[in-house]
Amino acid sequence: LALAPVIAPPASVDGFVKQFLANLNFDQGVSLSASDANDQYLALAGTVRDYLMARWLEDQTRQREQQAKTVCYLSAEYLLGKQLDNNLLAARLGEIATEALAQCGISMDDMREVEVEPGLGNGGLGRLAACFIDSLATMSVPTIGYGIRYEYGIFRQTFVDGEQVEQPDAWLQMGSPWEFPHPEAAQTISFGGRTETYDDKGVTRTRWIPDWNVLAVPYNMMVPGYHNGRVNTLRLWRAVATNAFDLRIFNSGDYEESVRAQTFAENISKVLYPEDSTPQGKELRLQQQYFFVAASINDFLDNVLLEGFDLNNLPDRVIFQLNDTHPVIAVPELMRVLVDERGMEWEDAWAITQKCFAYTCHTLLPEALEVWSVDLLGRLLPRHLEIIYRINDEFLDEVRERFGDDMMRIRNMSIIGEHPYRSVRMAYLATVAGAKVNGVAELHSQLLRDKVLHEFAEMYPDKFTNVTNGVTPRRFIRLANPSLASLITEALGAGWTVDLERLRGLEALAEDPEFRERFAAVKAANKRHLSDVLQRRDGVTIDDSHLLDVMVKRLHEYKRQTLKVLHIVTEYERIISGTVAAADIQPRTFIFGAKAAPGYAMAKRIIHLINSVASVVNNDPRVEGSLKVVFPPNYNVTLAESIIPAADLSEQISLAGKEASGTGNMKLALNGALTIGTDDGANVEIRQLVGDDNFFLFGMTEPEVEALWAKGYKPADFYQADPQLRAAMDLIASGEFSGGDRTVFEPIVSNLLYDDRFMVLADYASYIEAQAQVDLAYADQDAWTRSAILNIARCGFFSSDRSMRDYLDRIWHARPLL
Ligand code: 26Q
Repeated sequence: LALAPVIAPPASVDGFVKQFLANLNFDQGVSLSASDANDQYLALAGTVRDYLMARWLEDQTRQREQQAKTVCYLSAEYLLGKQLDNNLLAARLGEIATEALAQCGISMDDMREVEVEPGLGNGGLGRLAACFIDSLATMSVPTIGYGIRYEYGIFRQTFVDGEQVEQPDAWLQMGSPWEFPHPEAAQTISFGGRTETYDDKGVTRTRWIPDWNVLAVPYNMMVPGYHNGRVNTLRLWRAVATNAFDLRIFNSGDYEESVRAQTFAENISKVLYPEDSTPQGKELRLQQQYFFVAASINDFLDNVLLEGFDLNNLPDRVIFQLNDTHPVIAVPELMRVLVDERGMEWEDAWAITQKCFAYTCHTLLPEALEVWSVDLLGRLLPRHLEIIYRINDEFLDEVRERFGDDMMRIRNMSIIGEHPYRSVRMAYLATVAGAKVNGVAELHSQLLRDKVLHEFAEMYPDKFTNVTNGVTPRRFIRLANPSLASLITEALGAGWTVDLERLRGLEALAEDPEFRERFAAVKAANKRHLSDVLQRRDGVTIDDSHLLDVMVKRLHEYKRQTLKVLHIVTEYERIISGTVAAADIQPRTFIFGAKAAPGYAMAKRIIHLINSVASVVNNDPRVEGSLKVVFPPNYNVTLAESIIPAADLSEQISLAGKEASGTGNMKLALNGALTIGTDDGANVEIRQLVGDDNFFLFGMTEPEVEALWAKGYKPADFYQADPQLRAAMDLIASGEFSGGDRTVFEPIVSNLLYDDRFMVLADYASYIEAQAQVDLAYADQDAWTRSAILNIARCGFFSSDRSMRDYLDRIWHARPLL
């Protein structure tokens, strides 16, 4: 191997100290005595990077020389979380670095505090991408994660009088030590203009004459495998104005306009869109999508393949995995490059394209299926629109051939929709173009086949498959819950971190009273740790004698945070009305974490309601010591890492048939929380694995939901019929939680009474009954602990390592490069 001379600093405390001080002096330009915590953090990150660098460069060379099939994961979001601990762990540098810092008089905890997490995603989908690239690196699979280097990630949430106020997330402000810009590898990305045909030696060809462009500059991040010496690459693109673009306007003499043009170009990677469903068809969003996808595909073709590579063999070298429809514009882009730029025949290019893409769907909500108006798409990407039309024409010919001239079917399956305006249905394009289409949990994949995409499943039965989501045990057990990790390692050896099915070994220990006692001690310590974190962060505490009831996820009506609120209000009402004595109930602390999309008014109102209920309940001496509601602002990966290990009860209460999978449910179960949940998403599989005795099931099944809709759902009937529900709703409507003002939460109440799309009232009684079972179960602490241990023991399936094996076997047909 022709390697550049790279120096791996010696892995000793002395070596680390030397390298750290060198970085502090030469990279940060400060002496130790003059340095502040941020300087020290940047130098520390630099030192960790230095240790990983030789491996990274080696892997890049190996992957290039061996021409192994590469997984190109295309995702508009990566919700990475903090990097320092993760990279120290992967490189086995934790102890050395801690000791080295101590010798310099610096505490590692201070360094952890200084780091700002890159929040380059909204929620589940972005975090899934981060778990997947961790697992792929750990399994030595050649992978490039491609995405966008947003200058501002998901907004920072604050509460003002209980209402959400968004602040920009300036995550780059204090320096960004984990990324490497590569301006020399920039791609030029074009937009707008028109197309024309021309004669190329007797063959009519098409070319695109765009009218503006931007530079896509890659920023590489290391993705180290856990203890395997491998480092993959996450390549995020930043938009920068091109010189040519500047110059043209500049030469026209309009300096101010040229600066404005620069701002315009650089807007493309400025900010993450904070919507995660029902997105509006905003032009800038489409620019973002095409920008990162065109840069990624052309990067792979230009820079990753060896020169002279025969593109007919592309499917042997790459699979582009589409993380939802956000990168689907990659399909016509690859066609354009192959046909217009590389001179390939359409048929050959299409055969290749259909082998190079696979599509993962993450939703079941019809309003979340992405469409782009033909108008907008044609203006921004005229050549791509032509290509989409041709793909659709040929696809619809195939449909006719197969099913006859069935107008209804043609209209339903067309990639171009006509109502309410002419638009491109991105999920259909992805389904037609992809070699495989997968859902993210068994139930979800079934519903995709039977409902959302059933006509496509009929036409291409073999395309459809399932890969149930997973989460990385490195971040969400080993790092987030070090005490549990030690307990497991002591019991089972260290192998579980990369072979999570080994957790099965804990089943026997669940029967061991001493092990249960030690587990209970870990849980209590995690609650105290959470309390410390919340005290420092928000000035609130939690009591480790309380049952900790956790609902953390984006705020969405389908996820039904309002059902959780109704439960809390019911408990509160029962106490203050004297129906039950405070002393007779199981003390609970309810903890919420949730951001609402800034434009989602109902979601924001629900946040206001939760905060208002919290403030009344927490200040009422009648329930003091019995009920507490905590809603720390700005739930993110970092806070998740403190909340999840402390949880007793995991709230997974979406309406059946709405949550594609969920992944918080997996993280919580793997940290020994018991789930109260509906038969939805991956809850179904969690319950199958942990057993009915260790799971609190409630609510309608998906077919029951359908049946109730069909028969005509009247939420007010449920209100009328249930005195407990009436009492809770009436208390909210009375203004009890809004200083007597009945108007504040009226929209929530009337929505529940007269619309209730997500059938909160229909599932209320069943939920309250299940919560009573929770209280009973928690009263027997030892039995609860046994169930918690069994949850962990039986959830090894939910490692993202297993998800990656499934993708490799069923979709990618790629292999580890050992
Ligand atoms: C699309 C277009 C314009 C602007 C924004 C968006 C957009 C952004 C993010 C649409 C959707 C998302 C995110 C969706 C998401 O997180 N879905 C979740 O994915 C998880 C991983 O598969 C599942 O576990 C969850 O069930 C699913 O809700």
